[in-house]
Amino acid sequence: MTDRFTLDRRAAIAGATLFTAAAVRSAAAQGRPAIDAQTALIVVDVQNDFCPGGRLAVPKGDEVVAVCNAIGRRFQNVVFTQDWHPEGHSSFASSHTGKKPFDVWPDHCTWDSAGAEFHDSLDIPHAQTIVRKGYRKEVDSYSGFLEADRKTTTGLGGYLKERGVSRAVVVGLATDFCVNWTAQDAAKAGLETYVVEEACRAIDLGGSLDKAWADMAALGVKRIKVADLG
Ligand code: VGL
Ligand code: ZN
Repeated sequence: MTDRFTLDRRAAIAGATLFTAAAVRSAAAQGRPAIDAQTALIVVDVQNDFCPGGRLAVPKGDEVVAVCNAIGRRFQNVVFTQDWHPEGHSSFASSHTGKKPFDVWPDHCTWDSAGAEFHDSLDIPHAQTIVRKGYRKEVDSYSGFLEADRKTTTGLGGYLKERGVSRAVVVGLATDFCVNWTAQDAAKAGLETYVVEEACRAIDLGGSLDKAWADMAALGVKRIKVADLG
């Protein structure tokens, strides 16, 4: 474990030193992210409940794991988000009787449940930070940056800024919900933001996926493929 961690770090750092300012500019001009010390990979909610067999399973959600593992080792900065709800959370259908509010879901990702754990095969040992979200009973948070009241910050924006990160590559689950909101907020925070298509899977409710891509594009979020990572 320690050896692999050390090797991954060395490889990442070695890669970063080869990335010159000119290379960064040319990558951006081609719509590709430079993967350097100012770039963070944000892995959104790759948790059991969002995978087949989970309580809010995203179709083929588990297929993102291998892709995330493969690209994860290329980034020296990696952050995970983790959907993390108390029992009786306001987003749970079980918390509502009669008329349902707009966004309700099956109970999922409750504190300390197996469903809230990261997928067993997720293997990015050098990930540095886990940002938990949605842990206040009355407020949900799709975004890794800003909760659904659109006021309460998670601290992720400040963390990335303090660490000199200016570019975010967002992957994970679900494309049209937590990836979408996280990418939009990353762009709003002034980060150059990319979403890697094959490293995400969607819930796709009533056109939500097409709308998510359009809303992200409107904010300048770039939709890329794994191959665009160079
Ligand atoms: C998510 C619905 C509810 C997600 C989280 O990770 O996309 N979706 N909570
Ligand atoms: Zn949730």
